Amino acid sequence: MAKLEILEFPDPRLRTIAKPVDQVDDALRALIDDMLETMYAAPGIGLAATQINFHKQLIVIDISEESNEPLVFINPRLKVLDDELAEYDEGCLSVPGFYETVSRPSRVKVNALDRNGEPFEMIADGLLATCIQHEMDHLNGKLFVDYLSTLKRQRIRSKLEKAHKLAMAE
Ligand code: QAP
Ligand code: CO
Repeated sequence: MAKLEILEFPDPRLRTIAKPVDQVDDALRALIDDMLETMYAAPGIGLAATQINFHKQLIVIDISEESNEPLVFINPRLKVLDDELAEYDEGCLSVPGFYETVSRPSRVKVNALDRNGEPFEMIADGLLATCIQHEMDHLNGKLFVDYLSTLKRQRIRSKLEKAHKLAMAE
């Protein structure tokens, strides 16, 4: 297993649109395990392949208290089940140190493949529904900061750019 490097906003590679996975094989399962290791080490509750510069439709999530209920979604498709919206304070491993409130549909249905390539369906609400939508946004090159005002997004961008320059000078 290996911990992977996470791309950080405003890295343009985070804007890449992911392509469908065409084969769920041992190589993909090894990458899934590395993504889970990377997410748990952060620690985080969700990670999309886009964030580790792998541009296929693949996300991992674990919102359990004990971080022992990994969820894997390959080629996920989402259906909004409800007009109702829910607000959460969202963060992102690609936007370290920043949390902002985002409003999203509160109930969704997801169809995806699991780590064995088997199709499954899941109805999600609460934090899980938010997390699935946040991670699926990554696969479309979208970040939670895109839902904020331009002013807030620019402030986050310039703070992270400064932090990246300082880290580079080390
Ligand atoms: C997405 O985000 C999410 O800023 C997953 O310094 C988050 O795992 C969906 C993290 C909240 C819904 C609600 C963020 C770790 C982890 C940071 C994460 C940080 C260290 C974020
Ligand atoms: Co994120």
